Amino acid sequence: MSSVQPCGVSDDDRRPPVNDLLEIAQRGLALKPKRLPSWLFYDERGSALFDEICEQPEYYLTRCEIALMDAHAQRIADILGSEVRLVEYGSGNARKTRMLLEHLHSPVAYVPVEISSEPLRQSVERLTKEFPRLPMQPLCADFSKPLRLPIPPRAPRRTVVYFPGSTIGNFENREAAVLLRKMRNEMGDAGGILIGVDLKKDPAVIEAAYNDRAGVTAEFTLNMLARLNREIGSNFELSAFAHRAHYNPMAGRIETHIVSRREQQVKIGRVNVAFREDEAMQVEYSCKYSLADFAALAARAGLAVQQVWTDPEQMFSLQYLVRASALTR
Ligand code: AVJ
Repeated sequence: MSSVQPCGVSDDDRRPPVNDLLEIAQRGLALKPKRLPSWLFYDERGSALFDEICEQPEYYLTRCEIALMDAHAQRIADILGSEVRLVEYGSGNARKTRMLLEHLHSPVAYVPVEISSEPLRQSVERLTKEFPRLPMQPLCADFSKPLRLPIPPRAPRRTVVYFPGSTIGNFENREAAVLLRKMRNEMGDAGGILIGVDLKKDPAVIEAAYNDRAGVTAEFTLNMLARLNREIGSNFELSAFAHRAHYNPMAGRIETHIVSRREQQVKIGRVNVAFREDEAMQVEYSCKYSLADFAALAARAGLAVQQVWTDPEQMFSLQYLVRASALTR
């Protein structure tokens, strides 16, 4: 069985097959306003560009989160306890995971769940070298869909879902609550969720993080079109579109759009899609929370915040959530 091989990536059979990409793109472009899902960013090129975003001076999120891990990973590992099964949603390059794995007390398994198969394979290959005794059970799947987690090699004391990077911010409030609820089910009674949450702050600081001067974020955004061209043979002309990211203070989120620079037509499979000049298609939300906002969101999902780690300027937070009933017990 592939799920118990230390290095075999098991493919969730409910993951959308590549052919569905055409349908997903056609469906999103038929909406008014047009909208494409943000997970489409993360093909191999997109994942590499995201890693580059994390190194931009304006993108404070990664630096803050790594600093928090650096300062607190030991304490976090103590709180998680021994014989944890660590399930990571959207594992990407796993830089922060490494900092956690180093401190965990006899972990049972590491289960990275990642939609992008090549980055998943590479990160597991690297982690296997660094943690040769830790069973790795990678799962190539969309973590927002129901998951079939591989059977662990021995019984864990606790399943902890690790969800770093403030990826939760990509979900609107209602979907975020649904996703947290799903994690709550997967982790069981004794489980927990270790989650990175970006905090509300000066809008100028937030906006700069999504409009880096080197233009890496713009390239990352437009790579979504390049990816569709590569994989479904659409004919987006990249120079005829622009990246736009604005902070919406009422909604507390960055709203990223791809804007058509002129009136144009694009072929998506057999359909012609018309764009007006300046027409904006929505590709990503990155929601920002106050600590109180996030506690309320967690409560909606039947979760309670057990612990928060944050920097002195409250730029970013790491939070440990447990079932709401578990705290009062
Ligand atoms: C990986 C979803 C947390 O929203 O900050 C970075 C993705 N998009 N720059 C974010 C992203 C543009 C990132 N997350």
